[in-house]
Amino acid sequence: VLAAIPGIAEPGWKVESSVPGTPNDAYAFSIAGAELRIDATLAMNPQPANAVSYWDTLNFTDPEAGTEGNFSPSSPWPLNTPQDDDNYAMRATGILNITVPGVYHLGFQGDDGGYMYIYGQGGLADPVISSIVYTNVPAVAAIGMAPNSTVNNAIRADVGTGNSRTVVSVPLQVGQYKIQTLMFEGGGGSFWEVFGGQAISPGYNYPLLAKGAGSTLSVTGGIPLVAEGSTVPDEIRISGFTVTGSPVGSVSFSINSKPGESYVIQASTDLVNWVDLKTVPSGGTTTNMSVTLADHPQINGQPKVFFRVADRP
Ligand SMILES: [Ca+2]
Ligand SMILES: [Ca+2]
Ligand SMILES: [Ca+2]
Ligand SMILES: [Ca+2]
Repeated sequence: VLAAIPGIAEPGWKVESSVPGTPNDAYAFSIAGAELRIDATLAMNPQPANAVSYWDTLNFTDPEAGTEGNFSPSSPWPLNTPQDDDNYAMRATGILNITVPGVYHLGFQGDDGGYMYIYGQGGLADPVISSIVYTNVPAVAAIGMAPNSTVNNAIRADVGTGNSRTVVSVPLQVGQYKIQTLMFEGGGGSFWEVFGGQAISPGYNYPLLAKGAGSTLSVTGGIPLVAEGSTVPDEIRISGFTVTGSPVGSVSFSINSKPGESYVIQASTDLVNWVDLKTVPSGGTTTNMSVTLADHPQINGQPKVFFRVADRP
């Protein structure tokens, strides 16, 4: 699989940061509160140094109380202080250069919540996000309209959480798109990463969206893009499919297998986008498999879930 990884145009990501606040100050622990918090810092006279700064990537942490996320080393967030900083927020804008048209997966992760808005530039219409393909916060992650748009070009995870990782699928044309994205921190740890690329698979660890010309990933050993209507390879047959609980808490089944192989259980809610659930070593000529839905937030509680098994070399 070849996947285009788009670059961010000069001058890179413009990051607007708030100074850390205090518990129970005037700003709500939410996206709305974060916007007000940042705007208040930008309006300070004099404006704090580094309240506006430019970066190649969005890959921040609080060195005194943060985590690295998936990309290390991370930069200290722009208004970092020697303390565990709480009650702060960052908002960033960057211009994404798309040179290969197609379906892209774009997303963010952080501690705590945030959003991503995608606007067409230079006459391109705002793109329509087609689905959430992955989220750690299924109860709250929501597609909607960004300010000044008339289509569903926004993904929001307006929640306090240790990792708001959320990835959406969106078709993009050749040209430029403006991405505006935000994170907010309440207490405890904090970090932020924004990433994406041409769609590979929902669980793929896409690279950071970085200033520059972009690149092309050659994915070997990943999951091939799956066309609708694809089927489980003929040699694997699922039998004895059993669901347990109401609502369903787990499923189990068996496959005919080959000794020494390993198999990947995958799930989908739409038969188009598939996510790896787990790898199971062969049990011999028959392998018993089970999935506890609570272990997999992306499928737990969904009205309909499909399973399949792939032979992973
Ligand atoms: Ca990081
Ligand atoms: Ca700090
Ligand atoms: Ca903190
Ligand atoms: Ca936090």
